[in-house]
Amino acid sequence: MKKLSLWLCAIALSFSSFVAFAKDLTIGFSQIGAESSWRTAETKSIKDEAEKRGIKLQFSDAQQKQENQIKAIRSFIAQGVDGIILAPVVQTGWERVLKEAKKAGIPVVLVDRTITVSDDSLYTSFVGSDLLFEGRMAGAWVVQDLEGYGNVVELQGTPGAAAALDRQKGFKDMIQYFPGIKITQSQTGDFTRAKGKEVMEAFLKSDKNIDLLFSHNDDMAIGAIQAIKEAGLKPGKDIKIISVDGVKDGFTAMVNGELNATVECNPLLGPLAFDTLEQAIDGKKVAKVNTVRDRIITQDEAASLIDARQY
Ligand code: GYE
Repeated sequence: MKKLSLWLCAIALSFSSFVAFAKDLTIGFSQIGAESSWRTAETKSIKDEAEKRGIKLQFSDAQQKQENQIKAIRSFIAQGVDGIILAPVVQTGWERVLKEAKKAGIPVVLVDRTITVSDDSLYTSFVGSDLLFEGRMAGAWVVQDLEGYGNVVELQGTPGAAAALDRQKGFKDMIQYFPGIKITQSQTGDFTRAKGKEVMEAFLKSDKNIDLLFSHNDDMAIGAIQAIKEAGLKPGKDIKIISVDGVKDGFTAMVNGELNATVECNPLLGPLAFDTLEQAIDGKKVAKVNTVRDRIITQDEAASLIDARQY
């Protein structure tokens, strides 16, 4: 009996060390930066999930610069990481470095923003929201809210980012059938509060005749709300506002009646990103696109949902 339990112990021990060995992964994560509360929530989700799975995460913050991301990827390749998670700041210019990763046999999972490359096999998979869908949802809401007529100003995200290009395109796709709705001013606010405020101030200075603001994210909308108030107008009433993300501060703005709606974009991508990457590392076939389902949240629902918001 004693002998048997000793044997069982030995088997269990070697099995557990085998599992530990098999799971001992190093993953490089090239993050864009910390421009918005959305991105901070995503970073936390990916870091937390790595820790939960016992994965060693090499984290690199690119400070909004593609060249820093390219450097980070090259350094991940040089270190021989098992996989790479990339949140691409802009849509184009990735071919060369992704070819290098592919040559080294390192799978790359894209999170939250898509890229355009001539050869899709240069990355393994995309995990995130359908950014075009988000723009369309916002456009559909605007058409209804303005009943087909009004002047819209637009705060765009980072130039060249899929999250800006697709949200803009989706929005235009919807309002194109309503010539009474005009985009009178449109500029980038780089997805930040400070820039959102600054650009909204400029919009108001050049033409106060604004019915609605479409902001590509909540943070810029929050900055713009400040600018609208300082101009002596009521955000959410004198100027209607719809944005994208659904972060806690966006909910607070809705509860306060200053933001009318937000299209949810889920930043908690850690679990799905690592599921996908681990499957790819194990040599399993993974779906090219893993889309997270979003929905629009309007002011009247905000109070009942705000406490459950984690980010
Ligand atoms: O909406 C915005 C951010 O790429 C989906 O980037 C992401 C966007 C998000 O900084 O707040």
